[in-house]
Amino acid sequence: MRDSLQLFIATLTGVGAITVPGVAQPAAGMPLPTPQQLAWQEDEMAMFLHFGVNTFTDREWGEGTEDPAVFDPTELDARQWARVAREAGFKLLILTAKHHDGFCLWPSAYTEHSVKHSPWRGGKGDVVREVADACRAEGLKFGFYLSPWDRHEPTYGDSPAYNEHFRSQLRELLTGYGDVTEVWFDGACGEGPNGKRQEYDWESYYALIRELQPNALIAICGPDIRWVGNEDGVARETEWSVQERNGAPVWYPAECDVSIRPGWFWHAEQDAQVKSLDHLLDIYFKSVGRNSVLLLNVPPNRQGLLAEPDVERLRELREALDEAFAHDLARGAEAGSADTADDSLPDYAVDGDPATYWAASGGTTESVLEIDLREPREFNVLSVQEYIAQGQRVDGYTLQAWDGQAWTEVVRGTTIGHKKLDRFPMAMAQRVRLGLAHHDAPPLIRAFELYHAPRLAP
Ligand code: FUL
Repeated sequence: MRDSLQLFIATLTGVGAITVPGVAQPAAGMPLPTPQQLAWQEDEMAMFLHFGVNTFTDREWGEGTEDPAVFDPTELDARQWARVAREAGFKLLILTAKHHDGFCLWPSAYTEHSVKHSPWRGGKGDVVREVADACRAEGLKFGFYLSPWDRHEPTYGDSPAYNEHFRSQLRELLTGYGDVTEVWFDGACGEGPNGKRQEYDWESYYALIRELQPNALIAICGPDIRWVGNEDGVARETEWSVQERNGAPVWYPAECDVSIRPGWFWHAEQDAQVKSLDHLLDIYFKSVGRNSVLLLNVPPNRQGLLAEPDVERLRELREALDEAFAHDLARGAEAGSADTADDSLPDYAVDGDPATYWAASGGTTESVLEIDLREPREFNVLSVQEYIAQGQRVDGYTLQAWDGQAWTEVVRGTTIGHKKLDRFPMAMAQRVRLGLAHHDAPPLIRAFELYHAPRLAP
């Protein structure tokens, strides 16, 4: 099978065999996303908000001994956070309800180390509530980060007692703030004040989440969303949503978390170190464009606002993406394929309708979709999407252009998944084709798009 595939790709490209990595997936029993995972992948962009005592003490990790009085954002406006996020294209906000220092942004009944003892809103404030409400008002989804590692809580390290304490706090967050879309668990596990090592009872945390918020996705140290493995916002070239977890292949899609600044928390001197537009575009192409969700951290400042340089950069990012993806040159192109399954049409890949897909025929391990743009067009961005509700299937692809005499390769890659984006030097052609390699199940291509985006030139 691999040989015929390599021969096929070699014939297609004329430049030798492509290496086909990855796992071949069984057609029957192929792991599929849950409806919640599918919706999450389709949202593509989430915003992380690191905020707490560290914002006021200029630290990344607090000690747990901070005076709650330091937490005093003078103009906190969660609505501004949510509005900026929505306008920039984010669909979900994830707030650090409690970071490693143990300070709670909500008035937890289980500790005194919280906003209850801060001057902010006269000790009556609740940041979690304000963010959850702002999300609803702006049409965003809401999630929270809750650090199991707690450097303040005296029971930490006394495993059963702390697990009980942690579940109590989790219960407050899961029951008091409406729908929760994502619960983000970091795995950090420092030594307790008593020198003891805390054993986290993960299974009991998961059970509580399933019971109280059955639609919530549990991320990182959890079964639903996988950490991509770095904090640079970059997924791998080959990024399968199916992974082995506890010995079984399961749907376990990747999330790329990265901060717009060097630190996770706001620091005055980093106002001048907000990542450049080019850097953010690169991150976008290597996260959203590599079958992953981008979780971009934009930390509120001491006023309780997203800082001006970050807001400006997000506005530039949205503008650049809107401009680049404004006009799909392949939309409505004449499409054809000899490898089409009986009840399908190649046009479904270029109709702009996310509900339809072109299904390649089941009998081959290689499929080609050709489109005619009706006139020669210049393009430098490819966007391809699989219909992942039915699994992730493609393990190699090439984009080729007809130069009047022969097919020449424009770009090639491995996995596609929810979305694959490529940028390449400007190409020009009227006839273009997408060659797909797969193993155990034929590809379902939801979208095959081409863009002319000179500002995105690599
Ligand atoms: C890490 C934490 O230690 C960092 O402070 C930050 O919250 C990051 C997202 O996760 O493990």
